[in-house]
Amino acid sequence: MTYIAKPKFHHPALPKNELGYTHRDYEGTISTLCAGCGHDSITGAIIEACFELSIEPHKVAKISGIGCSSKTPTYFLGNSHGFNSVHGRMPSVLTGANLANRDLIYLGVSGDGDSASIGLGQFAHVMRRGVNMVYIVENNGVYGLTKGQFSATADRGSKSKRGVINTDNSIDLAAMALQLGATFVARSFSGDKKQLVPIIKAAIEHKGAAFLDVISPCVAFNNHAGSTKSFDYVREHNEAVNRLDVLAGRAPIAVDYAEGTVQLVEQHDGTTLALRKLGADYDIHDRYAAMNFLQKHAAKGQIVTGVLYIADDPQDLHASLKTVSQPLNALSEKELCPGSAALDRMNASLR
Ligand SMILES: Cc1ncc(C[n+]2csc(CCOP(=O)(O)OP(=O)(O)O)c2C)c(N)n1
Ligand code: SF4
Ligand SMILES: [Mg+2]
Repeated sequence: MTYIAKPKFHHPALPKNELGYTHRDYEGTISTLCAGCGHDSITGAIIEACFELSIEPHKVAKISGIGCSSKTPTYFLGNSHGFNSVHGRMPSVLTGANLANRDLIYLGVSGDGDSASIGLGQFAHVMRRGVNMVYIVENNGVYGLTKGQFSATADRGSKSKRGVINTDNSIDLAAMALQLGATFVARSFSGDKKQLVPIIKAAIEHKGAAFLDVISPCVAFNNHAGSTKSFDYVREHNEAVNRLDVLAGRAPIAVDYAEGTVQLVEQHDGTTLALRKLGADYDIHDRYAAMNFLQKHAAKGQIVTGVLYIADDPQDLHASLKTVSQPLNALSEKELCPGSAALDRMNASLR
């Protein structure tokens, strides 16, 4: 694949994180997407989130499918592991990699075509299995790479650039993720970095299946009047349920929000999420209420954003399968081959 390399030099005074890395250490090659594409803003938000969390780049594996969205891992985390798979097959490749090496952070990057059309089956199974990952759909309602056909997330009644009205019902991937058992579900907008960066940070910290549906306008094919995925439409119909801060582990929690408007959520790794509630009485631990809330607002043409659901007790696939605690490549020959006596016992148990 051809790409445009970035010059290596940078300003000596660039801010550094706890590891001594600058933003440049989390970047990839120069993007070849259309100028103004929402996907590039999501790339920027991922870089910012990883920089702020001081993540070691070699501890991340980026896996994607096919599409403009699935090209984006080339443009961030150039020092991380990456695998650009087949259209709609990112979830199975990610699941396999995760089972082989549980010590990496898995970033699955996909598009609405990649996940809601050809990859819908794979999307469903990776969610219901609870694979520990951050699954990001860069959702523009079209197949951008193949010139703007409606995707399965395009709303019924929305208009294509050529004036065709979509007569099919749409798939809401966040609602599906809730139904399928994802333990962290959020929706955001590529044009709202203030909301998106903390959501990505919280999803990375979450130990379970985290799903992020990020509305990401396609400026070439789906940014006109009549589209429900354009910058203007999303800005006008955005209904944020909360604003999020991610607070580091043992730091004292000093929150400057008015009493009653903040909800503190402890995560398993010791981080705390501080959610400033905007929607009255919205409870992020109530899966069924979240599903109801999404559907009610979708019927009114509103796009609900923010953290929609976090499970109290996330359990990932490794816990369900009771796998060994180390990555498979760290196991010794003795552990991999328990000997003929153990094999005889296993065979006897199956007779
Ligand atoms: C098996 C297969 N079928 C069809 C295609 C053609 N194709 C490439 S990308 C794409 C859709 C991409 O849409 P989406 O995932 O929404 O990504 P976007 O480009 O909009 O970011 C299609 C149909 C393909 N590459 N492989
Ligand atoms: S075609 Fe659309 S999705 Fe693809 S790079 Fe251009 S603006 Fe982005
Ligand atoms: Mg798309």
